[in-house]
Amino acid sequence: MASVSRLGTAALRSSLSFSSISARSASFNAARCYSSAKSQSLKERFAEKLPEELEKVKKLRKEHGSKVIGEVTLDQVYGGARGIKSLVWEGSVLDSEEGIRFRGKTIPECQQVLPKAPGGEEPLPEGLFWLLLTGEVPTEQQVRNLSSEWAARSDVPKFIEELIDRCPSDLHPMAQFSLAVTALEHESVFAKAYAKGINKKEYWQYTFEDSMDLIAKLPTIASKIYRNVFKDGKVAPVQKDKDYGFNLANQLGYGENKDFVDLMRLYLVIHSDHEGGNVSAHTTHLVGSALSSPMLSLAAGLNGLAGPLHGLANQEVLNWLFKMKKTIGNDLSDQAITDYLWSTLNAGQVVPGYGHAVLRKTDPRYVSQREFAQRKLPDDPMFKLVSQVYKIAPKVLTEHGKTKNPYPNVDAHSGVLLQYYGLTEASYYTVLFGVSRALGVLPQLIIDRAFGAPIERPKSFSTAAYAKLVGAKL
Ligand code: AMX
Repeated sequence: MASVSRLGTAALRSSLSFSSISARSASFNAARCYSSAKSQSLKERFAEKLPEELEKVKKLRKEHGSKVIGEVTLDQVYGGARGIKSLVWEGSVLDSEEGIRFRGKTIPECQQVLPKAPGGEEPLPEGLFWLLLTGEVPTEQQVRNLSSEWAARSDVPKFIEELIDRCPSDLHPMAQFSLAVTALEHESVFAKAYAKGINKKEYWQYTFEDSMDLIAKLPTIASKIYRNVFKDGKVAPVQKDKDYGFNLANQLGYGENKDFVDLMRLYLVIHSDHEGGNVSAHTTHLVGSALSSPMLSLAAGLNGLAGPLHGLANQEVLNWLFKMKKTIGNDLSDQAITDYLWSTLNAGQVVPGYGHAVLRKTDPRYVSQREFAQRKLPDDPMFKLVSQVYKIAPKVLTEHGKTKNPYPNVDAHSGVLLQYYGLTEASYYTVLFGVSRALGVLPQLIIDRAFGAPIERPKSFSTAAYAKLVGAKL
């Protein structure tokens, strides 16, 4: 229903009385200009589908709201809430055997059906974002329009650049990234409109605008951090006629390499969303449930992604592989790899890039990167090392007997691909994961606001209270 969207945009405009919002009218004009293009804009499509989606939830809850959908054991409570069904996440569902499906589509299916850039081989992240938000595969034109809209919204406020410039170069890139995203709060139309007073039904529209602005600015922010810490501090401007993946690759300084550009597109697609319970997704959703802006919500999620058991594992994997190489030299024999794996485990450390809280098979995100490597860098020595670890580690981890999943996850492969193209700075890798993760968690934040999701508040008990609950004497 395009009229809903137009009404919303009008309401949005009428409430934009703050000077900092009106300063941003260029970006809204750009957004309106793309909405008026022939094909339906993302906001229009989402608004059109919304009443039907709301009706589905209403009906489901009315007819089945009181049905029991699971039970919870004490072990689950003490075990990190594994398997407890308590979140709604529309964009993706993770099957322990099959891996992730984005709106019902596997990664290979997405690679097949999502629009690609002219001459590109990998799907455009713009298409994935559209799919996650609406459940539909966009047309080529819709994806091109989204690329243009993000490019049009990409200007980063000067104070954010200065803030990044003032960071010491040994402040971890993820801390710099989170800092900059937090500071983007200054630009939040949701926060300003809320302070002024808005109808609940309009929340999603402001959340949508903030999410689009936020996503649009991330490549410049991420690249500024990279170029400051590791290069000359200079960042190329966003090319307004190019897609998101190209611009990220180019601003990092690798736009000349067509394969790296395609890798960025694939990377941004596969790291985006992994259902709602992982730390970064759950945190973004949780903080957003307090009606914190998309900027503050994403920044909170990024802080979770920065942990070594979550997104930082891609950095850990590379460092671990280099340490292994130093120890075993060129001896990639099964025995040498086995011994090194055991030395890690016997030191009481985890093998980074292996295991998963939900998955019980090789992560399809790992497989898609492996296939990329087989096509583009089959003879790379680091790829050979990663392949050899893949052959040996599942057996060793199974024998070790602790991890429920001895197979590799997404982080076991990404760093080696980036290394190959010259992006060798492992401490930066999680920032790229963070840019991608924004594409997965922000659609759900828009949906949360559109569905009127309540503030999240599960119940906690003390150990004494749990003991009482289960009839135990301590
Ligand atoms: N190496 C060694 N031990 C491992 C292991 C690994 N790769 N994965 C799990 N284990 C151990 C756990 O530490 C735990 O030991 P404990 O009983 O002494 O505490 C035991 O096996 C059982 O753990 P689990 O139920 O199989 O895993 P989990 O759900 O608790 O944790 C994960 C999942 C990913 C944190 C864990 O597998 C791990 O630490 N892997 C290495 C780090 C990593 O690759 N993280 C990235 C995950 C993907 C992502 O979020 N980006």
